[in-house]
Amino acid sequence: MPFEFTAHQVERFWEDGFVTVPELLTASEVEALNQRTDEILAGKVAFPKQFIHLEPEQSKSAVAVIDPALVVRKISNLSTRDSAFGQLLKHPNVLQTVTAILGPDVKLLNDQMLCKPARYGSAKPYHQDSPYWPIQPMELLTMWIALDDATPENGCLRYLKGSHKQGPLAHDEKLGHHRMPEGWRDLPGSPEEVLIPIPAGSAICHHSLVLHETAPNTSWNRRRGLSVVFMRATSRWTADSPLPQFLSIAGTTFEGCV
Ligand SMILES: O=C(O)CCC(=O)C(=O)O
Repeated sequence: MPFEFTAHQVERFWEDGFVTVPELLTASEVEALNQRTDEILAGKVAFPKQFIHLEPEQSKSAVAVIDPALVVRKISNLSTRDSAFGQLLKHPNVLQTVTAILGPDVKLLNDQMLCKPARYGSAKPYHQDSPYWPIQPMELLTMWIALDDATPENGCLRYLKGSHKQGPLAHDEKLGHHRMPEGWRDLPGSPEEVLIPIPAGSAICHHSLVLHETAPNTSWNRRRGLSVVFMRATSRWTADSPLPQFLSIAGTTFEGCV
């Protein structure tokens, strides 16, 4: 069956704050991206070292790294620094999904491969994405593409359904994490917590204000997920720093906007 992102899925995104996108990529597309990731990690393909980040425990360790796949937590800026990942931004299924949710004019904010190594990958505590970013309105879309099967054991995403409707919440920056502070769970309406396992090649799109977390990887399987953040080209940059040049993904660009 040809890929179709439906009006019902668009509705779920805005209502629940997230929606799954089955079979966004084929098995061979996933395999090619995974191979490329391993080539980058093994240093077989040139990639700037400053965008490769280790698991927090590993950063403190003096033990030599034998296999980077066992210790790397994330790789940033793949889609703008590597042609194989750059191609993904032009993938028809990605474009169809993103424009269905955000409308015709879309830009890329950033991307990161979140690696969660087997038995070692650490948790990402509950947080909203938008409070990281000086972008208004806070209606960005994170597309999290599973490059391995994402399971409860290896740290698939968990959401508080509908929590994007609470608006931006105060976060702590404790222990190197942007996270919700102590005692935050008492939210109006007690949103339902849902765990979303997905197979490799499928994706989840989430709203930049929905609360989400991932658990540590307690399994023997690594869990790679590519998290790509898109925004409307009509969004505004609210920081005092100069406006960065954001890549146009679809449609037109607008003077005075991102
Ligand atoms: O993949 C993870 O572990 C965390 C993902 C996440 O928080 C995100 O993509 O916004």
